[in-house]
Formats: sequence, C-alpha cells, structure tokens
Amino acid sequence: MYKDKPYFYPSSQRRKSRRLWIGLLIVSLILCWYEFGSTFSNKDSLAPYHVGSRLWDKFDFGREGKVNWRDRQEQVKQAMEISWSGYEKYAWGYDEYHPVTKNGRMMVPPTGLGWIIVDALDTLMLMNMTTQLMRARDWISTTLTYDLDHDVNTFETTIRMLGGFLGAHYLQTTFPDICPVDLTKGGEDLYIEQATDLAGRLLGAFDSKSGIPYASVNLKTMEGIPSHADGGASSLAEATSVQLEMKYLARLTGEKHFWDTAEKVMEVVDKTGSKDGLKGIFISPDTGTITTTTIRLGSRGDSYYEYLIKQYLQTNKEEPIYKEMWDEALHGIKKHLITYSSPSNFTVLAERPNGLDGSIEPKMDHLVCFMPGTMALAITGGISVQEAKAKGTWTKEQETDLELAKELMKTCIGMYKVTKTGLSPEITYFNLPDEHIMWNEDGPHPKGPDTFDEDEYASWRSDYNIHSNDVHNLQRPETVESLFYLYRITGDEMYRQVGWEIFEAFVKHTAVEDGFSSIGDVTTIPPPTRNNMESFWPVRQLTFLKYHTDMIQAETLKYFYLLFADRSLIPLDQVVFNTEAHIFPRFELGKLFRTGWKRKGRDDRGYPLQ
Ligand code: DMJ
Repeated sequence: MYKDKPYFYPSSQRRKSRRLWIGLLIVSLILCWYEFGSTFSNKDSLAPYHVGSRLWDKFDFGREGKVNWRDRQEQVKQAMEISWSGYEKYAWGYDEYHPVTKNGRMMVPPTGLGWIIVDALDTLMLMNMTTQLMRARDWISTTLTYDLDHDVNTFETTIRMLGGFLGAHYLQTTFPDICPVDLTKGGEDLYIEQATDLAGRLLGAFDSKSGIPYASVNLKTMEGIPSHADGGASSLAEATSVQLEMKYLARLTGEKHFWDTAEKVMEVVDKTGSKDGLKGIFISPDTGTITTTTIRLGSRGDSYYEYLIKQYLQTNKEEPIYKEMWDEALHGIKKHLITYSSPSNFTVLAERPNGLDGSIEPKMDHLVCFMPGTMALAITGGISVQEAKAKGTWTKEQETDLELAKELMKTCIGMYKVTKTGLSPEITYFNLPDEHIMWNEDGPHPKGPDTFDEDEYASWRSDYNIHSNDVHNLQRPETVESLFYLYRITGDEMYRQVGWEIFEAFVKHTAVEDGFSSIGDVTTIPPPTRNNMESFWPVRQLTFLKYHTDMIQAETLKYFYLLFADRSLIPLDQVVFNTEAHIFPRFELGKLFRTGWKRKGRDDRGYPLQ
C-alpha cells in the first residue's frame, strides 16, 4: 500500500536532496557539453554524434567530379546491409529492432509475425543480397507460423506480410536476373503457401454486418475485432487498402473469395456517398457508414485515394469504375483542399477537419507526400511524359495536373530543406495569407519559389510552421517515393539530386552504431536519437510506432535504391507498388474475375440515387 503514497522528506532533508539534484544536473550538463559540444566544434561537425560517426565514415559523400548514380545506388545498398546485419546480430526473428539498445521485441510471442523479415524480402532481392535472402527464406520455412492466438491489425498485416510474400513471389518468378535464386531447389511455393494461409486468417476481419473489415483480427480464431478507439470504427484508408493484395492473391491461386471479399468493401464505401469524392476518415463496420466529418489525405485517409488509381492500373485499365472514382476524388482535392501559403505561394494540400463546409486547416502530415508521385503515375499510367506526349493524346488537364504534382513535390521537398538536419518533421503547418485563395480550374495557379535560398533568414522559410509536438522523423518513405515517380515520369535529374541530399541527411543524422534509428527532433543538431520504442511515448503513439520499425528497409531504402537506379529497372508501366512498396504485376481480368458492382447515379450532394 505505502508504495502508492507519495512520501515527503523532512524539510532539511529536502534541502539536502535538492542540493544533490542540482549537483547532478551540473555534472550531467558538463558531460553533455563534452559529448555533444566537442563533436560539434571539430571540423567534422556535420558527422552524426558519437557512435553514428563511425558509421558515417563508411559512406562516401564527398566525392568530386561527375555524379555516378551506380555508386550512389551502392551506398544505399550499403545502408541496407548495415541495417540488416544489425538486425541479424541483435534481434533476428524479432518483430522490432531497437538499434540503440541493440535488442528486439516480439509483437506476438513466441515466434513473432516475421514483421521485419517478410517485409524486407523483395528489398533483399532487388539489392541482390542473396545470402541474407536465403537466411530469411530458411527462417520463414522453419520458424514462421501464423497459427497464433493473437490479434493483429488487419491492414498493417495485409500490406506488410501478405504484400511482402506476394512481392517476393513476383520478383522471384518474373525477374530471375535481378534475383538469382535457384528455384529448382524446392520452396518456390513457400511464399504463396504462407500468403494463402495468412490471407485466409485475415478474411475473418471482413465478417462484419457491412463487409467493411474490422480494425483487427485474431489470427487463430479468425474473429474480427473492432477498433478500441474511434467508437469501434475502422479507418477509411485501412479498410480500402487491402484490395491490391487480395486481388493479386486471388489471381495467383484462383481462389475467387479473396477477390470478392476485398471488392465488396469498395462497393460499400462508394455507397456512403460524398461530395466531390472526398470522404470522412472513419467508417463503421456495423453500418457501413462514414462516422466523421474529418477529411484529409494524411493519416487514416491517404491510401484510400492511392488505391483507387492503383486498382485501375492493376487490372490493366479494365475497370473504369476506379478511374472514375479517382478522377472524382482528384477533382474534389483540387477544389476543396488545395490552397497556397504565404509569403511564397507553396502549394498546400490541406485538411478539412469539419467537413467541406467547415474551414480549411493548412496542415500536411508527411504522409500526404505520397500524392505528387501518385498523381504523376495517374497522369501517364507509368510511362514517361515524353512517351505520353508522343501518343498525341496529351490534354491540357494532364498538363495542369502535372504542374500541380510538381508544385506539391516542391512543398514536400521544402519540408526537408527548412530544417537544420535536412530531414522532414512528421507534420508541417503552413502560414496562409489573410485572405487565402483556393485552386481554381481556370488558373492561373500560383507557384512556389524556383529555388530554395539557403540563407537562414530567406523569406520562403516563414511559409513553414513546425509545431514542437511534430518535430520527430520516423524515416518515412513518402517523399522519396514521390521523387522516384517524378524522376521516372518526367526524367528530371533534379528529383534524383534532391533524393541524394535527403539520403545524405538520413545517414548523417539517423545512423547509430548498428543501424539507423528514428530521431526525436529534426530542428536541432545533433538530433536526439530514438530507439523506436521509448517508454515515455504516449500509448497511442507507441501502438502506432510498433508498426513502423521495419519501414526503412521495406520502403524508404527501396525507393532510394530505385530512384538512383537505371530507369529500366522495374518498368513502372508494368507494375503497381502496394502502399508498403511491395511490387505487384499488372494483369488482365481474365474469365474468372470482374468488377462485381456498378456505381449508382449521384444527386447534387454526391449521394447515390436510390
Ligand atoms: C506505410 O507503411 C504505408 O505507406 C501506409 O499506407 C502509410 N504509411 C506508411 C509509411 O509511412
């Protein structure tokens, strides 16, 4: 009992104890100064502090002369090797790797979910890390089982684990020159067997009254579990970003129920109606209705929009319904969410927390930065602008959309350029003029600055407003992902160059002795390193974070590698990347599959006619 009660020292003891604390504080400050200040003042001050600096030395950022992209690509591979070997050494088989404390944690004891290993399979293949790949494959065949009496997040498990197996299967079978694994030695079905077993378990989540998947599912009992927050509603993005995975699996196995179950979700979501294709970010699995007015392309909203266009591309443009939904949503985004910052006119993809009749909030999660790339993909379908124009069908609308994608890309690049570390915060706010203007069809559309003046007082910096709660960086992929698409599609080397600067900042500031760790503050040098799972984090963020410890290997490093690669590696017009950067093929619907539903006509408010 007494342990629960605060204990007060007598006052003389309190004074003594206060003196002791002050003394300890002074000693700590001196030690801190010694640790950071000395690193800071030597000529190598750009190197990361303490252990990370040894890692920094392994990279070659200072080379003079002509840029060698092959060499830069190799440096990304080196980052992957370092990161992977730290994981193999200290946390092999664990679902999380904490590179600072050099240990791991199982999300689901005793064997875990393969969270890091499965998610990285196709990155290991792309980078030709065959020895590491074989160890990963061995672990999957001897240790991994999904027969676990445990709840998992339906969406995260689908995009990472199911997506990971499917991407590995696709690369291995379609690009044997990239991934020289001897398929004759058995095990070529390993990934598909695991994928089918896992997907069968995940289908339990869709067993709701409306067909909208529950946020979680128990892998053993296959029972769907409503979210513990948000009144039990599922996130819009999560419910609608499992379709590429389930459809590709259905196509591979011929098991049609995977297709039908995922497709049904799209029908229910479309029936909820919405003005100009923009939807609130939560949906009830019980009623199939939207439960909030908040509209955004950041968390909970993002990949709903991404998967509209990608579903259209996945089945080789044979399902116009998804193009129609994408076009409608893009029109809505331009009309209701695009505004311009002050004083420098950056294009901002803002939020509407209180619906389309409410005011605009000039806030962008870093997550929104997937959008310039996805827009570029939608504009040409994956071919270059040059090829698209040569077809003779290039429209004024494509030209305007491409300009918008480039301007949004500029805004995302600015999120990196504006901080001392050269890394983006998790969330950025923008200053708007007193009377802000919105995008309008006829233009003209304001443009941000052509260059980012490096002066620390340059006026463009004041458009960006970073709140102290949002200064962390989780090594997220979205900006690099968009740079990759824009480079491939426009051919402009500038996007690669910016990518290289971000990669440099990433190595400089997130390297620790045996890998890379997220950081706590992008606005200070040196930034405090995090261990990906600090106990002082609020529970909500902790739960969120645990899904992201593998992100850098599966996504961020993969996009860097592809950005610096030759443009012919993984032709963009033949594949779709799932929202976790796993690579799937495009295919024809064939006889077995079809879009099993039709859109209804809409009334003036955007609701389906009865
Ligand atoms: C990824 O895991 C996916 O892209 C997801 O859709 C949301 N964002 C994270 C990485 O930031």
